[in-house]
Amino acid sequence: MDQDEKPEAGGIRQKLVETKQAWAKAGRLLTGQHATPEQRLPPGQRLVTDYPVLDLGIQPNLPEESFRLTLDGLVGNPVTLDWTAFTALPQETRFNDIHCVTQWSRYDNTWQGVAVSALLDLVKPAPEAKFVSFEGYDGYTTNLTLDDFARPENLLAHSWEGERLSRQHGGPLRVVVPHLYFWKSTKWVKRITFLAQNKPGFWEVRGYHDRGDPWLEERYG
Ligand SMILES: Nc1nc2c(c(=O)[nH]1)N[C@H]1C(S)=C(S)[C@@H](COP(=O)(O)O)O[C@H]1N2
Ligand SMILES: [Mo]
Repeated sequence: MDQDEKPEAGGIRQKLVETKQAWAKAGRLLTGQHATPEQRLPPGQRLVTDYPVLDLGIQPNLPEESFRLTLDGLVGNPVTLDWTAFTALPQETRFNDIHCVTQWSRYDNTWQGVAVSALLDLVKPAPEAKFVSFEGYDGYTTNLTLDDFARPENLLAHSWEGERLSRQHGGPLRVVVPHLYFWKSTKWVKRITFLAQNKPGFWEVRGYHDRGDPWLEERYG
């Protein structure tokens, strides 16, 4: 690990954050091309076969016994689920490609967990709820529209390739929203809040695009 990559006193790898923020400002990595999902590899991306780890440098240690997921805000039935309650929900499998804004894409990922649609059925978002805010146990935040979150392919995943998700990839539980760049998929997810207004997250306030569609190359906002 490079000296600059080590967590600062505050925990976050500040140099790394500043570099990515400067790239956003400069429009770095943009090709100006658009593509369609039929092409499989979005514009400006390169295929990898490993599985890179990206985060702010804090990887919380969350034994399943102490894990809690809260869904709150504009919902009819706010809940805090412990591991037993979460894994008692219907378990599903999803298969997809992931695209990171730092230009790597990884094909053919198999995830297991709970479909977002099942969570929405449980908490019942109010008609005014149009946006969703996510918080991770590392303090990371991001945002989605409710429409982007509600898509049938989306999952809260505890397993990848048949194994429990490793701590570095967001275990015990992460969000998987494969149609957008992967910064929209919160690792170590702690809280999901339904809102009437948009609430930009960690990268969105540092120059990343509000939506992040890889096919439109929505890297920076
Ligand atoms: N809680 C949390 N979730 C996060 C991040 C983070 O720093 N903290 N980084 C995001 C970014 S920028 C990416 S590219 C993906 C990386 O997931 P991976 O490490 O499993 O590849 O997680 C996203 N989710
Ligand atoms: Mo990322």
